[in-house]
Amino acid sequence: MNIPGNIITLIAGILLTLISLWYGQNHGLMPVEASEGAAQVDGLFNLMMTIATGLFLIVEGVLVYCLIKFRRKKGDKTDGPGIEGNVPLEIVWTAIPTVIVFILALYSFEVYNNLGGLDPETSRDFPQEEMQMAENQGKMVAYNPHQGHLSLGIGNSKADLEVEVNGIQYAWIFTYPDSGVISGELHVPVNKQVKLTMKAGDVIHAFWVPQLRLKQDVLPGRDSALAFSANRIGDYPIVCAELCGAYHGGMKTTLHVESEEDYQKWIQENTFASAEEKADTMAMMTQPMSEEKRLEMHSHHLGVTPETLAQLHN
Ligand SMILES: [Cu+2]
Repeated sequence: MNIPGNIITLIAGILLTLISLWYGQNHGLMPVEASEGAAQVDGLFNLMMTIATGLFLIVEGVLVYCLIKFRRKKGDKTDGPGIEGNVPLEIVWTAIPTVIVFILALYSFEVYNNLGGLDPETSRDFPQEEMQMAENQGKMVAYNPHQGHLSLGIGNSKADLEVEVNGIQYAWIFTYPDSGVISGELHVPVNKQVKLTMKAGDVIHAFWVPQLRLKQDVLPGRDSALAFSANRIGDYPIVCAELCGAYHGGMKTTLHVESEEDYQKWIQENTFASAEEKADTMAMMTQPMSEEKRLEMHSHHLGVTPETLAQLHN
């Protein structure tokens, strides 16, 4: 039986397309999606995966086919034909990637815009006073006055909850301005617009939550922002994604996405705790205190019993 070559090519093309489309949706490489933004980012990633699978199969398929089909026959010592080039073929293999890159650029811009990347809240001018201050101190400032708006991170002008994030070697500290709660873990209510205003206390860090598909550099002397709405209750890792020193690997904590009730409960419990802590600190600062009393107060926060402390002290 002799099947014409173009039919075989057609069948191979259909098969390749089907495999690429299937694998683009079923690669299983991503962790769970915990926000609406995550689903959009995955849409873009899946398209890239589909294209990449197709290209991989074409390139490897042609390679393996040629290895077998055009292998050296026994006793054949002649040279291959001297091929100089093929203009139509070269135009085609330049045009196809160009079109793919344009499609991906437009699509990713669309996703970025949907996430709030072009929100005027974050795309604001560099503050003039800070610029002047830095200049007076003789510091170099990475700023191009002709650039106009500098955007850092993605913003959201209609946030339900704002949290200040401070990245320091080697921890994340979260401050809730409304309640005064300070915590080493991030708690947010589900399905609410959250805006993080982020600063670094020392070196460059990067705030990364894979399940939200969000990552943003956190810089000393320059605020950056992240906005998201988590739509899946659960605990997700927050990781520092910028090598920031010897213990960079230990710079991680947890994002707790909770129901509104659980979130309020946590805020209440911690408002009380932080008020108590503040009172302790105030007391320590204002009145002289014996060494024992001071240690006892610290032991309370560290979870050490007075008995253990007494033993240590003797
Ligand atoms: Cu870090």
